[in-house]
Amino acid sequence: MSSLAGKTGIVFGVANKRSIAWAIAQAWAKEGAKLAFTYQGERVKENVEELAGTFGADTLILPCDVTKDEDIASVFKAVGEKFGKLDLLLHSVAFAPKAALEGRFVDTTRDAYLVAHNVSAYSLVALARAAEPLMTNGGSIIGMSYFGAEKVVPHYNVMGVAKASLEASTRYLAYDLGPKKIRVNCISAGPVNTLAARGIAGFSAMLKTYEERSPLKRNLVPEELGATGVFLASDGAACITGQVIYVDGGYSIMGM
Ligand code: 0WE
Repeated sequence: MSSLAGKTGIVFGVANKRSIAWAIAQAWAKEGAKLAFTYQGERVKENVEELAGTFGADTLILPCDVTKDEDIASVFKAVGEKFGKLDLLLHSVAFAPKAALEGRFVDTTRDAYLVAHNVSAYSLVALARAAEPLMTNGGSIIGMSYFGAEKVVPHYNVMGVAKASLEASTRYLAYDLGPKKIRVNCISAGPVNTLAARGIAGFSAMLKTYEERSPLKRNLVPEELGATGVFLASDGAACITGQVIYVDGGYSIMGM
């Protein structure tokens, strides 16, 4: 039952107990993985220390702004010194300026477009490159995506374009890293009530729509993202790479 025993991982994107990253980290830890965590900004430092601290006092907790190369370098230096190698990496990080998620996509500013892609998509490439030398025994890299990458979801706007870039980056990374037995996949989650979803107009209507229209007639529970994260991290997924796995109750298969 300890499918990840002896594996080490790093988790980017825990902000609080509702974070998707936290759901997957808990599931990884329960399966025996030893984890490091990064946090973005002093505001969430305490949250992450309190959550990750439950795994023992020697859990690595490091600051990392994924748009800063020097932050990424010091995170992987510390992981190399502490763990000696790395098996798992979760990228659960996204940001677009709020204004870009409210108006029309056609009005997206150059700055909002660049910020969204830098934080939400390029960061996966930068993290994968930094992880590669530590993944000496192969590895599993997971990014988080959303249906708005593929089809138009009103107001998701530039985030949809950035998630399309994240998914395409996943495929190109899978190709480059495949010979080293490093797999790269995305989990495309249905809507989850996280900090990132708070304040998004119409979010609760969206949860209701998934309940009404998805084949399974319900929303996901975070534990189901954890279970998919464990599967993709495990040897059971040893021949799966470059894929986008939907955890959305089947919503995305519907044409009407
Ligand atoms: O990827 C996301 C949201 C990511 C996100 C959230 C925010 C809110 C606060 C990125 N940047 C920001 N910037 C902020 O200032 N999701 C999949 C959740 C989400 O966001 C939406 C959605 C869904 C679903 C926005 C519009 C429409 C649907």
